[in-house]
Amino acid sequence: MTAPKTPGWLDWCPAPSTPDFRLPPGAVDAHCHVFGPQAQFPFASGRKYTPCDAGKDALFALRDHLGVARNVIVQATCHGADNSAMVDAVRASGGRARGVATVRPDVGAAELRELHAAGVRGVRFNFVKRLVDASPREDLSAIAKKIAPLGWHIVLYFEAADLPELETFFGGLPAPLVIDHLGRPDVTQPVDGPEFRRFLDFAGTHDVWVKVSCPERLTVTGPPALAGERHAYTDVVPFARRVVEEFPDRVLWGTDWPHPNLKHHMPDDGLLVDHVRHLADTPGRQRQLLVDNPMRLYWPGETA
Ligand code: 0GY
Repeated sequence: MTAPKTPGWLDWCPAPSTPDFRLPPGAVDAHCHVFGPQAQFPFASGRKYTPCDAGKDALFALRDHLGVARNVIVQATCHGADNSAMVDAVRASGGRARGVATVRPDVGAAELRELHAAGVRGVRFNFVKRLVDASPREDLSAIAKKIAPLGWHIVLYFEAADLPELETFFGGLPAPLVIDHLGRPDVTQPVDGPEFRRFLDFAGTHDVWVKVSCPERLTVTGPPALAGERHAYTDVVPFARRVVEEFPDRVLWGTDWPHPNLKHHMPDDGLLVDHVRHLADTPGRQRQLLVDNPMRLYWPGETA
């Protein structure tokens, strides 16, 4: 028996446009997910949503359509700490994907070694309350201690409003930190305002990488009103540009396909690729964001 989708859940864009922007050779989509298919990889019993199926074949087809060379597949909360769908996709990619896992504090060395051999290079700690129940910090610290010797990093997903309460804990973690979706700023606040400044200061004083991803999730003004208009999500652009300007060698980009939990608007992934030109407006910056930085973090020593 398969569980029905969460009401209002939007499926991913079935026919994304061909981007105008040609991604540089070797470009990495450093944030995407796979969901199921649930008949093969059932969703976790404690999940907060039930998505549509979005398996590896659809992800790889999107990769090729957009001109992406590689993917980083991030474990989504609907699969809990069962990494099988993600690992299956990473293994099937023939070295063109890496993974970020969710693990429990009692994870053993053998399991971590197996995940590493499959292509996993990080764990994700999620603090977004609508997605997960809070994990005790001792549990997260125990995980961090186990993964640090492998050279892995910790992907952090949190709301900007929660950073003041979390930053001391984050700052004590013994591994590089990778922050999802610009730290989820409130884009109605000024880019020079205290909330975003705090985020930039945190990123600037720790071993932090930032994903300039998910404009479709952060936007308040929404996608372009006019069909055919390819400059979208303009309210998010100043925030992403600021991060690219301040940390050009520590930014990553990703599609966030298949875009969990969107109920009003599903982005055209081709448009998301075009959006990159507004965040990084020179070929040098684009190459850092799309190729050099993710290669350094996920495929060190390999050429793109
Ligand atoms: C994202 C964002 C979301 C979901 C998850 O793991 C997840 O369920 O990350 C969200 O709902 O904001 O990164 O895909």
